[in-house]
Amino acid sequence: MADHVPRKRIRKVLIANRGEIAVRILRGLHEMGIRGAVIYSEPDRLGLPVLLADEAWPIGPAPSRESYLRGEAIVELAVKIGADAIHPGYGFLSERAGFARLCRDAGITFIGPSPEAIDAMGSKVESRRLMIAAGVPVVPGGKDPLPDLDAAAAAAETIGYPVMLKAAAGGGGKGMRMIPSASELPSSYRAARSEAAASFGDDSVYLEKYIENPRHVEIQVMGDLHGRVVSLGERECSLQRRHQKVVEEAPSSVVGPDLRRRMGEAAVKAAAAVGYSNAGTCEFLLDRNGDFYFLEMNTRLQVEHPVTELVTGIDLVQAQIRVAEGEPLGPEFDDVQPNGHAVEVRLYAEDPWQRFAPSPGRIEMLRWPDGPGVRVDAGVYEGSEVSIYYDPMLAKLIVWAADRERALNRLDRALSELRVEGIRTTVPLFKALLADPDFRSGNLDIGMLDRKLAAGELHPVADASDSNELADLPLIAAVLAHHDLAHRQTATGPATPAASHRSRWGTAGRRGAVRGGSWS
Ligand code: MV4
Repeated sequence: MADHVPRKRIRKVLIANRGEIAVRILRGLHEMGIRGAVIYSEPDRLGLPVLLADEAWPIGPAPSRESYLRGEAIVELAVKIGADAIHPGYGFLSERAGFARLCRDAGITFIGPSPEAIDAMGSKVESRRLMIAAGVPVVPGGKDPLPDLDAAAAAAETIGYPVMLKAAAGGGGKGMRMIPSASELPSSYRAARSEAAASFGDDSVYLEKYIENPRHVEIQVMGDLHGRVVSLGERECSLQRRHQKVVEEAPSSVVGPDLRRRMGEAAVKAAAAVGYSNAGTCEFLLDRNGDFYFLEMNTRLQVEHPVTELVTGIDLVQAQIRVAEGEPLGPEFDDVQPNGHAVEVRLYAEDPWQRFAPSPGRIEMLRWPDGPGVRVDAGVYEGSEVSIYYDPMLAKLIVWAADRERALNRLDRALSELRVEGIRTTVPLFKALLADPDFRSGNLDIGMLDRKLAAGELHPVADASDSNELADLPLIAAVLAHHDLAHRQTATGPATPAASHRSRWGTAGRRGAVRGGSWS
């Protein structure tokens, strides 16, 4: 095929992000022999990305607006330091078409889709219109903004209650309202419009059929600059708390080869309709009948991308770099099928038993799990300060095994190895979920976690790793035994050759005692 996509070798990338995703991108770059530069705000000056990067540049004070969201300053910096490309990660500037345009105008490769594709998918009403035209299944409903209450009432009757009111400019559930019957429409319509105006500066709303207790299943796609888009399969993301994903898996236990192919084809059609390139994700609602509906497309690399990497063997960050350079997708992207099962949990600095209250502070002690099938994508290390300025996600723990049952057992094992002290984390919630029969059986829907939390169905699980005293018992026993042995040896003979070891055991024992708080 004769096309004219310029190949532009990327030798240095500026990462316009922080935390675990900045680290993840650095790792991808370093394995390709590409230099990675990072920006950092004042509280992030000692962050893990700064420690691992080839270059680190200060970008401003803590507030994102004055640091990680300074699009023009970031593009100027990229030009100044001779970076060929910018990787935006997720959040911050990643889905701002204006930023992608600034990059383009400055001759910097934006590692992501074109500004036109970001724009097309950015407006929910506009993307819905495009998807309908392209033959992608969307939730039944009117595709046009509703000018007044009469229009809303007529539309609701046509669709049939229950219906869902959504903000045209919205996303993430803001300004969204379920309306069970006609009597509730007037108040909800008015409330939704003013909420939409306040949140998005645009009060247009539209109506859809309300899908009851669906799953949230999303398809990872990858497109190159030569017009080829492929599906890399689904992720099951139904376990959410207030629109915040908590656990993600690949594959979904309810998606078989036929549904996977059909959802993949729909996602590819959606992406192709906007001329999509690079990594992207099509979100679908999957109902009890196995019908699926396109919700929106996330035009970025997502937090949960590792579960897809583990079941496909494809490094998504490296694929992003390659396609941004103008490389066509290679044969490894032909008919990708999942192998085994991967599960990711997001570790937040929040107390799950105190209504997820933020728990900032210094990580006094940290021991990551390891061993077969365990991956940790972390943005922190022992001694890190967790500030209140940014998303409180510390790390992602991802496991892979041959099947779901084994993956969950492995996750349980890994969580038991994990120790975090100094701050509270969501680890106990995952332990509780692993003990929950509905989660274990894979019987999930988007409301399940909120329902279980509200009903108090998830309880703290008694586990050695929850209690410093219990977790330290083997260590304490070992210290005592060694101490005893050392005393006997010094009493009966020459100094033991293990003197240096003895002092380290002593240090470990004292540290354990300080942590436990019950020894002095
Ligand atoms: C829906 C829905 C049910 N029916 N639309 C929430 C965020 C936004 N992206 C779309 N959302 C939903 N739209 C209809 N017609 C239920 C949700 C929804 C949801 C969707 C995906 C993941 C989690 C969710 C949690 C609550 C509600």
